[in-house]
Amino acid sequence: MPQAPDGVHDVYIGAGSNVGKRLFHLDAAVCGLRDIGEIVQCSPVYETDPVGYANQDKFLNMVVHLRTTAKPRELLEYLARLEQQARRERTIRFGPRTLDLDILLYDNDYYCVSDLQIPHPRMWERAFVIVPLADLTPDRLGLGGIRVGQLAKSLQVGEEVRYVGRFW
Ligand code: PH2
Ligand code: MG
Ligand code: MG
Repeated sequence: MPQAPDGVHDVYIGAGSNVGKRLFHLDAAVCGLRDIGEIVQCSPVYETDPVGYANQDKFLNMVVHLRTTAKPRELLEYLARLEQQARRERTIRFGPRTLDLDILLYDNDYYCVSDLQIPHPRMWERAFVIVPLADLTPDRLGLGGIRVGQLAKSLQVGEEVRYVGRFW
């Protein structure tokens, strides 16, 4: 894939929903992201068992590859607005949500300022993130120098991730 031009950043965003019309919320997120950059590719959607807090419905998860001039903090604030538009309520940590949008990767940068850490600190252990990410960038090196595609295979052993379909 050609490199992004100067000032444009390659970002991977994880999206999840397990409340209400899940696919509708993901669609709203994809549409909203078009207003802050160019969508290079969307992964397929997967249905996944909840991780971290078991007593909730199954999620739909996907990953979006976005090219944007937005800086990490600006992007984070924009994602929070999209979550608010989906009427997300923050109650239980790791609990149910209409829409969750997380910055997974921002170029090859490491970023850690108060509440924003990139790469996303828990992404490497979560099949619901790594499996759709591997659809977009299997050869990218992840934590410990393991390729994302390889990591996806090993994580799928312990966590249910079912292919639903490709919608964008
Ligand atoms: N998000 C969480 C906690 N647990 N489990 C699944 N399957 N998918 C998610 O998106 C998810 C989760 C916190 O962000
Ligand atoms: Mg999350
Ligand atoms: Mg989040």
